[in-house]
Amino acid sequence: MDKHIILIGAPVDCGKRNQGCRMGPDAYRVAGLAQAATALGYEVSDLGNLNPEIVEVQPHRNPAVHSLAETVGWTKTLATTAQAAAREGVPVFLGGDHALAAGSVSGMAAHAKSQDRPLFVLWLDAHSDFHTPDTTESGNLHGTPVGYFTGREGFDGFPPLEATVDPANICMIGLRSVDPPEREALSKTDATLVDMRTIDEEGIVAPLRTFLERVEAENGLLHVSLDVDFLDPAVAPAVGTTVPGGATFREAHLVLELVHDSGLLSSLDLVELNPFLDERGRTASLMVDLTASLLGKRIFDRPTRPFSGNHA
Ligand code: EXY
Ligand code: MN
Ligand code: MN
Ligand code: MN
Repeated sequence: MDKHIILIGAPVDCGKRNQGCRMGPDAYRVAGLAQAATALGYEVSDLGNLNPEIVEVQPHRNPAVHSLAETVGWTKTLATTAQAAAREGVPVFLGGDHALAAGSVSGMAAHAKSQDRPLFVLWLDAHSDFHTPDTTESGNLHGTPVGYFTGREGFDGFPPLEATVDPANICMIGLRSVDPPEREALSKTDATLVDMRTIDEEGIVAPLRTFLERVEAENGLLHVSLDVDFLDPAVAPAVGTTVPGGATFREAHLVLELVHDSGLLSSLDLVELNPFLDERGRTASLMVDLTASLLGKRIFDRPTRPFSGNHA
């Protein structure tokens, strides 16, 4: 894994109506994200907080859809930034709400295509975010990024995709709030869907290891998209879309430790933190600790079980 971390502030707050995620990037900086990565031996660059491109778009045919122009502007800015940053190191997108992933992941997919490698996505979230602007009832576009970067129809006004992510290359872990139109559409794909019931019955390691071994076998790049609401609200309360029954503190750390052990991480989103709902930076600090696990922080140096392959 590249030892150069590039922090990219993406104060995206247009993906839903409740505001506050725009304060996320600076909350991660105050919580010491750069210092945590430096302490683990990484070179850390910080591009500061970006702004969305100013674009004009036609209102969407679904009247519930809001903030379309701002979301499209962010998608353009973040896709361009992802491709430039990925050539230098590991882009870490500091959200901002999950609408940012329309740009971050589509940009990483274009980068992967330029390297002639497939992009894989590990989606850690209570939600599948697989709506399109036609199927969403809330009109909140943070529920649609996966629909966009997999190339679903209905994203009028969004940038045309240079490369799409094959749903078969997506592993979603933590699912417990999936709307009927999303479930219907997901059932037609080969995405790996690990809901909380699966985790309760089989544990979180087996499906994740199977997925990571596929990424390695196919020489893939791996983008991790970590939504605060992947975790149980009792562990991570500072998010606007809490769903009870989420991942425990240790399940979350274990997932990220296993990704580190695989050596496959190419890029990361940290999304949906709303500092307005946080209590003395508790959730921001948790997300920084989880990122440190993803970057290799351990009590003892040895992983419990070396990953099958070795990655620089
Ligand atoms: N599926 C619901 C909707 O579309 O409004 C909830 C989406 C929540 C999305 C958050 C980012 O994960
Ligand atoms: Mn570099
Ligand atoms: Mn999400
Ligand atoms: Mn979510």
